[in-house]
Amino acid sequence: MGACVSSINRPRKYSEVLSESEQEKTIQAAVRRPVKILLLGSSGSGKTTIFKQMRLVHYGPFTRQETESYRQLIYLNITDGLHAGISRMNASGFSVTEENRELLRTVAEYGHDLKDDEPFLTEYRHPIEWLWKDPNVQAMYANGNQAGLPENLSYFCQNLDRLFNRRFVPSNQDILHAHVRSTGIAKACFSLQPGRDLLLVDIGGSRSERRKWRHCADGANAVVFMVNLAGYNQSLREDEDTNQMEDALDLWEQTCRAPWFRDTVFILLLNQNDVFEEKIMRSNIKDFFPDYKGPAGNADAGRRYFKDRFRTIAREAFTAQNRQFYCHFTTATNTMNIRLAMAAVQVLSLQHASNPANPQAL
Ligand SMILES: Nc1nc2c(ncn2[C@@H]2O[C@H](COP(=O)(O)OP(=O)(O)O)[C@@H](O)[C@H]2O)c(=O)[nH]1
Ligand SMILES: [Mg+2]
Repeated sequence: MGACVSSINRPRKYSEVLSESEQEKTIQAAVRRPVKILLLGSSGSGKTTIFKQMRLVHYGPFTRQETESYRQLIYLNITDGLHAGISRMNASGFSVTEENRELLRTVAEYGHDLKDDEPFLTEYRHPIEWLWKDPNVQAMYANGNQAGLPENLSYFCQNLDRLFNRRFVPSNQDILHAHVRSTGIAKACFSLQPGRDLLLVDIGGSRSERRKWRHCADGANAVVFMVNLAGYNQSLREDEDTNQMEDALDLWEQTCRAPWFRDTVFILLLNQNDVFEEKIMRSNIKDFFPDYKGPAGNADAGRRYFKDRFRTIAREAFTAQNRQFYCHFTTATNTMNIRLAMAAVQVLSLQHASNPANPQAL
């Protein structure tokens, strides 16, 4: 009986089990197996933007068909974004000025789906601009956008002349600012180096989507965990009572402790650094995180504080596992910045894929 158990448990040497040609086949299969990276994090943290950046870097410009569907999406982002954003503002006790209330009642109608090649509806060009320039909407942004109006509104509404031109074709920057609420799982394969592919998996981050994460964990070499750094003064879309950053910290802890990710490299991207740097000038972290001791309006101190919060959680979760904490500050809409961050992610993922049995050195 003892001998039997030991013969099952004893790891057999490679050469004992496989013939030479089988060994060669296994090696080839291992070489071809893609390096798998999961993009995880709350909704709106920037996962799909990273996915688009990787698509741009590896496959070149967007096709005519992709560009056309992004053009239609941008129209909806502006119209729906203004309507939903201003409604959220109302719910927080703010409103547009008296003379623009009537406009708000009709703004919902702007957001119909455009047909292929149908230009933006020019009759809405000025009402959109008036709503955007409403002093109360502008004051909301200027004071740190606590009501959580979509950040891409500020990008698109500064470009209304270009967007409403009949010949408007979205640029890469326009496409990177477009937002679609992801549901389900998007996957793409990129060539990393000869004989080695990268499988990038983008999974929806809203609360209802998170239970899918576990099912994608199988064979994952790395988790890129994304956080909206600028969400420290905002609540979740799906739960007005929960602060976005608190939710991200909880989610980070759950993910770090999840047994199905125990052998996976974790890389934290504290994203939307550009929005954070502007916002920090007007919205003090201490108003939302009372234990923040740094000076108000100091982006470096703010970045250090949040990095420390995430690092403390990782250290506690990883103690038994000798795992390393990797963190980068990113702006996902900035192609050069993401090229650099993702190059570092790929190096770590490749190291893990080449030697997954080795725990990461501290
Ligand atoms: N300014 C700015 N906008 C960003 C950044 N990252 C993402 N966004 C925008 O935030 C919105 C949500 O991003 P998305 O990638 O769709 O988030 P996801 O829900 O995690 O997939 C989109 O409109 C993006 O263009 C960033 O670093 N800076
Ligand atoms: Mg997404």
